Amino acid sequence: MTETERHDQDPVPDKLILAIVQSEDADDALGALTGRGLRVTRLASTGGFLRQGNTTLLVGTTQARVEEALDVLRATCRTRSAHVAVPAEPPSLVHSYLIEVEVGGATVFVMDISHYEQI
Ligand code: 2BA
Repeated sequence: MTETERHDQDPVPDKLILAIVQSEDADDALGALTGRGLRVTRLASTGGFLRQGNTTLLVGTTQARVEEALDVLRATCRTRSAHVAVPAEPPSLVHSYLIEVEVGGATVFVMDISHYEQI
């Protein structure tokens, strides 16, 4: 297979979508993205604030398909509430109390790819 043939079928990606999603939604998002022929890498990650596991999806694609990929994420990832223990200040009879935070459906970064190569 020549380089031209390969690129006709599988265009060289010029955008990288990095999407941090809740692990509960990761299977649906991954299935819907790959079902549309988008290439995805799934990474286990941890949120710095909640210190709980989440999932980071890397999608290398073209500018022409970015909106399609974002639509998939909008359709498969939903907002949920989580609770985090905060130390009581000053310490009293209670050492900590729970606050509720809203964890978004997905935190998405879309980046330009300056160089792409498969070795
Ligand atoms: P976490 O850092 O564990 O944050 C979970 C949720 O806690 C956040 O949801 C937000 O609602 C809340 N939160 C985060 N930092 C806070 C703070 N300093 N004070 C009060 N509440 C706070 P999302 O904003 O939807 O973020 C979900 C996850 O996406 C984050 O998990 C983190 O893993 C990632 N993330 C969000 N923004 C990011 C950014 N600018 N850079 C890198 N990762 C980011």
